Amino acid sequence: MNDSSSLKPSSSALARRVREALRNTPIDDIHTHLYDPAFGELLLWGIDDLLTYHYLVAEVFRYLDIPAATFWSLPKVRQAELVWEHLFKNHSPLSEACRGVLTTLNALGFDLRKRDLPSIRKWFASQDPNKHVDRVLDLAGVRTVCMTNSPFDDLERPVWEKGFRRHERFKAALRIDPLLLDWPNASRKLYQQGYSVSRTLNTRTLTGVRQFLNDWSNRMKAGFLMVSLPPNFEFPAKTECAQLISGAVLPHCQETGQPFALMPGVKRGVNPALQLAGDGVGLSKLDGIANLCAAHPTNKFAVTALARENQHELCVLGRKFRNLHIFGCWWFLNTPSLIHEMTRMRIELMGLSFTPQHSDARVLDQLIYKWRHSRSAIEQVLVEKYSSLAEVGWTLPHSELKRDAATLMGGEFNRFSSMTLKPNTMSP
Ligand code: HDL
Ligand code: ZN
Repeated sequence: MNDSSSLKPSSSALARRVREALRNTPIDDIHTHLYDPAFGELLLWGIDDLLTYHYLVAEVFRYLDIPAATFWSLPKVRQAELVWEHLFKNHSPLSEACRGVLTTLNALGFDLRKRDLPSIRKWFASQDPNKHVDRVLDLAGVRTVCMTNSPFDDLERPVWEKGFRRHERFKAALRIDPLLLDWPNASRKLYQQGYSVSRTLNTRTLTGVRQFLNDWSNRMKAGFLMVSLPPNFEFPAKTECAQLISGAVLPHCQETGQPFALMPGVKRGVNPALQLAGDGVGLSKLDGIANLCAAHPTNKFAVTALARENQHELCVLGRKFRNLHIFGCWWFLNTPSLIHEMTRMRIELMGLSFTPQHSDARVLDQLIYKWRHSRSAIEQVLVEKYSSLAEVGWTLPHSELKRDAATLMGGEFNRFSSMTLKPNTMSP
């Protein structure tokens, strides 16, 4: 028998190998709010967009003694200066969203000892947006980003209808929150767009909705459909949401092979005065997710839940259903401590059959910090887990570290997305 201690590589050597494997693995970022440069102003980038990110707006309102409406009436540059003053100069920028801005600026080569906001602004203003896009993706180690694309967005829709040459690194996902969560208005919009639908969810209407999903999936080349859901989402249910999922979304996805991504746990507008920063989190009942996976074994579901307290139950569901792919540390979970906790739990319960992170970036330059911070937390967990294998004599060739890193950085989601599920004797 081997004395496994002689096989034990030093953890620092192993840590270096894991770090190298992760850092040299291109990332497919499966959920962002970025836009193909063809969308012009919709693609946010630069210091003032970084500083007015809604995470920082929520944090600066904790110090501001002006009404929210006054803040929103200010020009973006002035809003950014208030954030810089309160969250960076008057208080050390220790929050994840603050620290992220500095990680990004440092990576772009700024000397932060100067804390010179005007000169930072001047540098961004002198950049060519198209060159900056590829510079940021390369610095972040990101190969492709998936956008969040909505036919219900009056600014976005005309760009799709006009048509444009796609940037190969920007993929699309069809976001359908208004369709499922605000059917009264959505049915009117579909009717206005020429679809034969009415408010009544009869066969004719559901066929019209499927036509809508088909048209936009094709126009966008959408890799998957996506919806965020309130904590009280139920399925099956008599709700319009559940009927639209059953009668249109799932048959559509069954036909096209697209996964359906559900993101439960959002309480929209907890504090409406904060606008985008005003949404909150609630504990979700995950029975609806389990019922969907069980009743539709040949549909593919990708799920990320917003509440920390839902994560263990979601992992257990991941063990029960092969048609369920779990992804990301979403929004209020996107902090090093919770990424570490969730990734550890997921690896211990599901091995590598999940996607640990998506950036959810809204500003191009955020890709740099969101991925550096996430990769560092994921790396710590992997070093711990690989070390425990090495301790019992399991060898870890570099090719396998690279293989595993590729799996976690988008490979497993891509495999899941392209697989065809046949009715399985294992499913109920
Ligand atoms: O619904 C979503 O996709 C969320 O990510 C929201 O867009 C949220 O405002 C956000 O940006 N979270 O990071
Ligand atoms: Zn998002």
